[in-house]
Amino acid sequence: AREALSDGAWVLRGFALDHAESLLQEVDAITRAAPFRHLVTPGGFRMSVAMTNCGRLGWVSDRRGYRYDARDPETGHSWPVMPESFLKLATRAAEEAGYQGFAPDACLINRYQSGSRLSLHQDRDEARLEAPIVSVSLGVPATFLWGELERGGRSQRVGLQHGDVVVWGGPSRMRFHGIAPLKSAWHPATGEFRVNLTFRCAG
Ligand code: MD3
Ligand code: FE
Repeated sequence: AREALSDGAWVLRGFALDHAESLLQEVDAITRAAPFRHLVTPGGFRMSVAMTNCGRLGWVSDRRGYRYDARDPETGHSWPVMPESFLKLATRAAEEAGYQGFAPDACLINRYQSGSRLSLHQDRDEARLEAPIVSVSLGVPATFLWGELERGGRSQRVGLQHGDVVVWGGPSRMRFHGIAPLKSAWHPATGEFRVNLTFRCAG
């Protein structure tokens, strides 16, 4: 069952529930090769969300800017391969929301702890803005902030729980969005953390 969030954006409640344990095992394996780290923004601030990536391209930030890179700047190695199970889930979710043939080349893995937040922003570093984005929420619940196409517009608050999947595309692709400061909580699958997988066509 899909729930419309706005034009082209859909929430699939519990879509990943049956796969949560195995997705998190894959995340553990990925972070053994490419550990979570707190990136620095071009303005010099340390991000409160810890990040890593899998897939051909990974999103990175440093004093020089934001970009996608085929290599992990910490190790100089390629990012870990995107597990087949990640790709399958993301493609099925996109299909459920009406986007056929979604084949992401990048999966950003975000880890939130109590107080971590992502302020309102647009995702504009991808080469293919016509492709949707698929996100999978795991662990501690969060409040997603859903803004407009221009900065400073109103924003709605949407609760995202363990196993929820959201597909964002079409006219909603360039909306401002963010995550409110995570409330301190504990989830049996992730402990004190929220883990979010974001699948994108970046290259
Ligand atoms: C809506 N991450 O990493 S995922 C991000 O939960 C990011 O970690 C949030 O925003 C998180 O950039 C939200 C969902 C998401 C990603 C991209 C979008 C929502 C989006 C692009 C356009 C509209
Ligand atoms: Fe984003």
